[in-house]
Parts: sequence; structure tokens; C-alpha cells
Amino acid sequence: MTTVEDHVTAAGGRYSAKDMSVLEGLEPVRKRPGMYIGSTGLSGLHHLVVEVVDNSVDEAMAGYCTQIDVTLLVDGGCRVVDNGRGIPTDVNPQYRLSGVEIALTRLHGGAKFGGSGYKVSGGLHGVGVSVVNALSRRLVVEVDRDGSRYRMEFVDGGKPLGKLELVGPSPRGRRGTSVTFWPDASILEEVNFRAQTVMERLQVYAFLNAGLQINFRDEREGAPAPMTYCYKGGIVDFVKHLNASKDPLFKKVAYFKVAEEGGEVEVALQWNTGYNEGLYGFANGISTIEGGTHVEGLKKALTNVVNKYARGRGLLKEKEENLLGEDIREGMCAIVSVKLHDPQFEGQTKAKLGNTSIRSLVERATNEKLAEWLEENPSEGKLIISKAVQASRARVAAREAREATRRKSPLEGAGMPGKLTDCRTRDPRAAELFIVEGDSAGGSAVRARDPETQAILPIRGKILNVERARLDKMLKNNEIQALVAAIGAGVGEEFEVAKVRYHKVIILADADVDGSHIRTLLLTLFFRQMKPLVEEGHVYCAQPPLFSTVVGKEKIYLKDEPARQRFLAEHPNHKTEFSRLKGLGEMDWEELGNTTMDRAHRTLLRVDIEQAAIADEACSILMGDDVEQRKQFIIDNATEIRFLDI
Ligand code: 0RA
Repeated sequence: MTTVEDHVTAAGGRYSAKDMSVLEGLEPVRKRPGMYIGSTGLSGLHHLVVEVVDNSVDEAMAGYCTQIDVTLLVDGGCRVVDNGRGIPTDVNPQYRLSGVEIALTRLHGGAKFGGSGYKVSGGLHGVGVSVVNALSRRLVVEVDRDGSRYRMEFVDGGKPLGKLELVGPSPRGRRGTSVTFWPDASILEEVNFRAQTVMERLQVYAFLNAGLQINFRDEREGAPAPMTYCYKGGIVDFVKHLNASKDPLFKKVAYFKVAEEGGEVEVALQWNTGYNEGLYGFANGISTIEGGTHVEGLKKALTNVVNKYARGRGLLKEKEENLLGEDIREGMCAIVSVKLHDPQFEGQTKAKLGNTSIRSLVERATNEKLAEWLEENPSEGKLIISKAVQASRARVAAREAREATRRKSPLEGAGMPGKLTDCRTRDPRAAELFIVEGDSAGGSAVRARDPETQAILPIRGKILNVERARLDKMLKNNEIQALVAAIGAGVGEEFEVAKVRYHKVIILADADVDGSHIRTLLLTLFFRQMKPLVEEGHVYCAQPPLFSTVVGKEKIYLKDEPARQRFLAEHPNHKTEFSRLKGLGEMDWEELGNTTMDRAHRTLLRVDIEQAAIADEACSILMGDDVEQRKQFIIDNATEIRFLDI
């Protein structure tokens, strides 16, 4: 947790440049960028924005900043302006460097990074900006402090062009920091920001910091309209927002906040009439998609409180069994946001909170505060219990349906679905499953595949929309049964990612509207019923090329419009027309193999969930009942339909 005291030095003075501990220069960042930002691809690129905004958000959490402006510039830069205290400008006597120069050119002593690039120290100032500087071809920082404006510029990964300069007085009353950076294309594979990704992240920041105003503007061509994110209700608004794409069970949102010496917990809960559970954890503003102690604490106390309440009110009879946690959480939408010193991030993607003290804090807070809320809101309490009771009945029905599926198609060997053309290898790490739309494309894929490692499962037409069905109904659908059996790791609560038979599950669908619909249906199924499959990065989308053309005797395939533009730039004399490939059906099996399946030539998109809550919302809107809302969503996102951050 960042508190005001954190920035007051031991001597009791104001935090200034002399208090910044200095470790080392920026070479390690340029040598091993992945260590600091997770990857050098798109997600790493956006991590740079996050690192800069994080510092401004820290200022806000400490109570010194109320507004952050993020702008994507026409020339490829990104500017982040806040109205915080401003990075210290005075010169540190030991290092003879200004605070600004230290913050931007030295890896901070307190900074530690996990494998995925998450900041493990959470809430420390001046940690991330130097990393951003190291990975930028140019960076300009401006600070308004004590009535003066200072400026410093860096090039080529953090080389200062001169010293921190006093450029004049600050505009009237202005205070704060402005960082503008241009990511370095010689290190990053991708330097084109995606407005949508940045916006999602900013929205989450705004939800987690009640009252903080974040303005987003994209000045590039074809950009979405400017957005302002500001939520007076904080995570209560977050929950309302998530449930707005669903049908809330009642209007109120249960909310409580408890702050103690060791940390702070804030919870907001609401139920909807749907069947999914949406429980999102954050620690120091970082999304913990793998859960952790805060989420465990909430779940445990929730089960306990709701059962006690149901018994106390006679809503659960003496001879009836306790409600299970999963029954109570059906249709629940909850945010648990904790702030703590020294958060420990664990797990595969360093997105699981490990601090055990937080478990008991969340548990105690929930036991006390949620019980109070239920006492004060008996009609809501009754609705929650009656929904959970229905869920428990459906759970029994689903178990029976699952058992029936299992009997029909045992998970191993001989019981594989008839339509599956399996690969020979039994090593899941090498094995790939292509889910192919339609029997004819399925036939081509079978011919084109590498039989050792590539399995093909054709699926016909539209699979069932799982967003609108409970598990028992889903499991009666043949396409879903075949998928569950082929992947071999179960489904729903019983899904065990360790048992998956293929480490790459690849959706191969057309690039047209029908193809994207089927892709969305499949992703929804995976996201809702096999979430670890997505979380652990086993789900991919194949990318059949959109264009082909001929150079001499050779047929060339180009994956998308930017690829076609690049090709034209590289071949200015190219005269041959481009044909637009409409679908998998237009390619013969050899073409399909060469362009889309062969490891040497294909490009796969890995599906990942950075902001699980937002992905959940996209899922609900795209697959739910509200047609108007879906239309609007598609219109809003038309330039770039992004789903689950692919
Ligand atoms: C170190 C100390 C103080 C503020 C900051 C860093 C700071 C860094 C960034 C980066 C972006 N915006 C920022 N705003 C502030 C505290 C300074 C004081 O005590 O006056």
C-alpha cells in the first residue's frame, strides 16, 4: 500500500532526490527486455504504458493526483500527464544527479520484477519509468514543481541529451509530471499501440481508484473517440458496470472496506440471474487473474456467512445440506481489491497473490461486514439464497449429465469421438488439436496435417451458445461432447488442465463473419468452462491468409492488410492483382497446410486474458441475451473486434 508516510524520509523531511537509492544503469533492460516487461511483443509494448501510468496512479493513491491524461500521438508516441507532486528535481549530492535523471536512468533499488514483468514491489515510486526509457528511442519528461517547469530529453534507450533544464515558469498553478515516449522498434517487435488495450487498462485503473479521472485521447488516424474514465463509486461502479451486460438479481451492491495496519481490503458484490461466476481480484491495482489469498479468503468467508444466514433465517432446513461455495457464487459478480506492502506474486504468470496475512484480513472483514449487510438487506438475502438453492439442484443434474458423457466417451484412447482424426504422439507438449469449421475444410486439414503431432476435429455449424445455458444442457450438445472428450481434461468445475491431451488447441475458422462467430462461441466455451486452458496459454487462433498474389511463378500469401501494404512497399513494381481469399474452402489442402498449419510458415495468435473482468464483460455482451447492447458493442469495436485480448 502506498501511504503518505511512505514518501516521508526517516529524517522526517520531504522526499527528495537524495532518498532515491540507486542501483544500476539501463543496459540490463535493453539486454533482457523480457525480464522487465514480460515480452517484446504487443503485451510488452502496452506494459510500457502501464509502467508510466502506474507511477501517476501511485501519486493518486497517495492522495496527490486527481487527473491523468493519456494520449497516443500521431507520430507513434505516447504521452502520460498527471497533476501529482512532480518527480523531484533537486540534485542528489551523492550521485550528483537530479531526481528526474535518477528516476529515468537508473533501475531503482526497490524494484523487482517477476517473470511476467509485473512489478512485485507495488507502489514504489520511480520504478518503471526508467525501464520505459531504456526501451524508447526517445523520451521527453517535463516536471512542474514549485512554480517552475523543468525538462529533460533522452534518446536511444535512455541517453540524456544534456541535463535537467529549467525551461521557465509553470503554467498558472500547474503541478505534475509529463512523460512522452516513443518505443524503440529495434528492440520491440511491435510499436503500434492498440487503443482498445490501453483503454481497457485505463478503465480498470479508474474503477480501482474511486474519483480519479483518467482521460484518454488517440490522435492517430481512424482512432476511437476520446474517453474519460472517472467513477465516484469505485469498485461498486465496476460491479454495476460488469453486471449491466447481464440481468442483475437486485439493484443494490454489497460493499465494504476495512483498513488495518497490515493492509486494506475493499469488496463489492452483486448477483445476476446468469450462471457464471465472476470473481476478480486485484492487489495494489494489479489484476491477479490466477487468484490468490485475497480471493480464497473471500470465497471461504462468503460460503460461511451465507450458510449461517440461510440457517438463521430458516431458509435452509435443519436436515438440508449446506450450500456449496460454487452454488452461492453462481451468477455472482465480485471485485476484491487489496492494498498491501510488499505483495508476493506467484504462479505461472506471476498473477497469483501469495501473502497469507491478506487471506485472514479478507476473511475476517467479509465474515463481519457481509453478515451485517445481509441482516440489513433481507429481501436481497432471500434472493441470494433462493438462487443458490436452485444452483445446488442444477449441480446435481449437471453431475448426472457429466457422468453420462463420460460413460459414452471415456477420456482415454478408444473413447475418442468418431470425428476426431488424432495425432500419433501421446506427448501433450508436442500435440496440437485443430478445431476446424466444417467437414470439407476438415478434410483438407486432415490431408495437410503432420500426422505425428497434429490432430483434427471438424465441427459442424454453430456450436451451442454456452453463455445462455447451464452445464447440464451444454453437455447434451454433440459438438461440445466431442470437444470435451478430445481435449480430455473434463469440463466446468472438474476441468483439470494437467490432463489436457494437446498443449495447443487451435481454432481454425474463416476470416469472415461466420468464422468470427464460431471463434467467439468456442472462446466463450473455453473461457467459461475450461478457463485454465485459456489462462495457461493453450488456446490459439490460426490465421489463414487474407490475400494471395503471384511473383514470377511463385504464389505468395499475405496474412492481412498491413502485410499487403508492407509487400507493396517492398515490391514497388508489383503489378499483379491480389486475390482476396474468402475462406478456408478456397484453398486446396496444400495451400492450407503451407500457409496456416505448417509450423515453419504459419502465425498463430495466442489467446490471453489480461483483464479477466473485461474479457468476461465482452463475453456476456457478445453472447448474452441483450441484442441492442451487442449491436452497440460491435459498432463501438468495429474497427478492431478484439475478444479476450487476442
Ligand atoms: C519520487 C518521489 C515523489 C514523487 C515521484 C517520484 C513521482 C514520480 C512520478 C512519475 C510519474 N508521475 C510521477 N509523480 C511523482 C515525491 C515527491 C515529493 O515528496 O514532493
